[in-house]
Amino acid sequence: MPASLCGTWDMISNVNFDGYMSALGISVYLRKIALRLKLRKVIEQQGDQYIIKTLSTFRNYAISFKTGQVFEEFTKGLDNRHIKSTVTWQGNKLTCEQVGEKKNRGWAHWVEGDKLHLELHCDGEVCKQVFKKNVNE
Ligand code: YOG
Repeated sequence: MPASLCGTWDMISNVNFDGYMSALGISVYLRKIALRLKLRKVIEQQGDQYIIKTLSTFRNYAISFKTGQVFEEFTKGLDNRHIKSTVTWQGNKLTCEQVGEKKNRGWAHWVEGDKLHLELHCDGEVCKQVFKKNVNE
């Protein structure tokens, strides 16, 4: 059983977020705002049902899904695309494949020690984010 992803996690590093956002076609204006954000992840799980919230002072985003079942994702307030997403466990990584207009799009979450890791990819761009557990929330 992989370590639980559940909890409140605060971003401590963010590498190539700009490249990832460029690949998604986000404007320079929004990228500049987004680059300053300290993102928070709130992850809840009940069996194979998950909710992942991405919170910030600027915008929030949330998805809800069951592992192994394709779902319609609308990336509202992000790049505003309709995609077909599937989340599955690949070893210790909770991975999502996002099929749509953008090629090779998806993400993977995993826990290492007391850190939550997230790799976001689109086209050839890979963004790496690390979060530390917030024990107060
Ligand atoms: O998370 O897919 O945890 O959904 C990445 C934003 C910035 C708006 C955040 C708002 C991509 C302007 C979601 C940021 C850039 C930039 C706070 C990453 C798009 C627009 C919401 C993600 C997965 C995995 C769960």
